[in-house]
Amino acid sequence: MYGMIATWRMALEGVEAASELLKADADAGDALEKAIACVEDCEFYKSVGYGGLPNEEMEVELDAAFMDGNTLDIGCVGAVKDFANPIRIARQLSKEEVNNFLVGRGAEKYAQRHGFERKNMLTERAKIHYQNRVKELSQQQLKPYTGHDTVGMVCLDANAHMCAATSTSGLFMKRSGRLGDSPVIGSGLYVDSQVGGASATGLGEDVMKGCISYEIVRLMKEGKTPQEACDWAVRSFDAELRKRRGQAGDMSLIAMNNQGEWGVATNIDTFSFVVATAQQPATVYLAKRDAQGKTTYEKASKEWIEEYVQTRKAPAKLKE
Ligand code: SD4
Repeated sequence: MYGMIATWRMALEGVEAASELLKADADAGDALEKAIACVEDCEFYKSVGYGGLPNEEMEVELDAAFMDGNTLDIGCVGAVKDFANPIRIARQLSKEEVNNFLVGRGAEKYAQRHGFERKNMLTERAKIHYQNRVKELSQQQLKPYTGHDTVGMVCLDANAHMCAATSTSGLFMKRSGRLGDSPVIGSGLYVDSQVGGASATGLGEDVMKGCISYEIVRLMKEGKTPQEACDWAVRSFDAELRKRRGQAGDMSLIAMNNQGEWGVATNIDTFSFVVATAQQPATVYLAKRDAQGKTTYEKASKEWIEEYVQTRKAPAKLKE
């Protein structure tokens, strides 16, 4: 028995590669690192790793985290510049006894000392997106925070070892130094091999208010299935935010328990995610919220999957 669940269609290639490893009895941590690095390396995914969208000063600042569900070891990096694979730095940090969460220059010094690959992560494509956004903002009052998709994954290997990880460039046009939920344990991700794991994507500022990944794992520990736990946590927290603040940011959660059962919940119109298990090759699903606030999902069509790739790969053009 093994399994993996991941946020967004962009995780597909990474999950496919990781499933091959899991099939050959690889460790959950190794499979996960491979899957996330695969997304980080793809320049067409503009919210993770290479090609990630920059902050308001046109710098790409990356966040990532890794958690081991056996030992509960954690490793996290925030606002890291010029390193190819933040997930590898986060995983390395999870092996340290203390100093597990490093940000900015401290994280970069650590990465340098451990010989991680340096890379200029700002692509020409991302610069064009940035310049277009600056132009749009000067012409109309748009919110800059769109186009933000974090890759988050939960993995179960054949030895019942579970791990979870995230990687993101955070919100487009964020302030320099801003951190969201993704590198924050309990909010962006949580995993316990005795129960299961969860990971979030969405507006970090709101996701953090509910420590929602931990909440889902806690609900699974109380006996809820991953689907019940996701539905319950997202629906009630979304309602709570609306009641207290008048609005709730985007929030989509995935979860898997230590039996390889999985669940998903979202408060947006279309949230894509990827699942692979021993019984099922990597499959893309589309989730949405129905009128009652319940999440429903179905397999994505071949056309939808292809269109997603084509849109991402279409040449970026500077707007007039
Ligand atoms: C953040 N949660 O930095 C991330 C962004 C994200 O889908 O996941 N967007 O707040």
